Amino acid sequence: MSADTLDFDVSKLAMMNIYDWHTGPYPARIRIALAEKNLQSRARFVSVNLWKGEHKKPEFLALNYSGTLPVLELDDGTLIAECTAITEYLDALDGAPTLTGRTPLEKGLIHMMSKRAELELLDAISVYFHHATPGLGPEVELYQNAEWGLRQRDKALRGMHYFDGVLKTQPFVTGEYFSMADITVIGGLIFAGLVELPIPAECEALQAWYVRMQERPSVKNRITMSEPNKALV
Ligand SMILES: N[C@@H](CCC(=O)N[C@@H](CS)C(=O)NCC(=O)O)C(=O)O
Repeated sequence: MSADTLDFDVSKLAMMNIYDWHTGPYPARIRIALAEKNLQSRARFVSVNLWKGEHKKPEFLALNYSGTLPVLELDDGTLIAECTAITEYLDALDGAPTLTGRTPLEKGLIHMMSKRAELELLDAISVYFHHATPGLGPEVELYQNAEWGLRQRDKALRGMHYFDGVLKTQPFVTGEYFSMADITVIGGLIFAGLVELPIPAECEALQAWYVRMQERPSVKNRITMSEPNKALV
């Protein structure tokens, strides 16, 4: 542990707003990162109801042009969107990045595998959900292309086989320790669960890894970290 970490006092950090939805697979990535870095106490969650299309309203688009969750807002009003960018920010706060790499090589490998997990798994399932299933409902899904969605579902299944191969020979997605790349694959498998796209039976290494990941407190407790007030939903 570095001297920087020893000096780091979480309670001195300003509170951050996190715009998210408690069951969303992308927001899950930030909830997991927050817990892994022990930063939950500095996060104030603001619920944006995906099912009501609140993320497409002008007020939210002013925060994130892409109209997607999550978004991190710092106390000076700075906004950071994109899970990878938010994770890099959170990971660097204590001067001892563990999730995004400690050395140039680790940083490169983690970035590569996290991007691959987005392209080959998480984003592909997201396209499947929004295009080839009812998605968030007719009020939100204004354009759907089922053929494209089904192709992306098949791509995600190929992605599962790819990550199965990776995890046959090493305990974590980039090698010997847990990183942002694992979090991105977890996000993909959370989304796969929501759309009922099971991990193929032959992907035993991926299945076993996911069972292990779900035992991590950061993954297990991500939804209860903050749930919207039921009266408001
Ligand atoms: N590239 C973005 C993707 C974020 C994303 O797609 N978030 C989902 C939440 S689970 C979302 O807002 N979906 C709503 C939609 O696309 O309409 C990131 O990494 O943060």
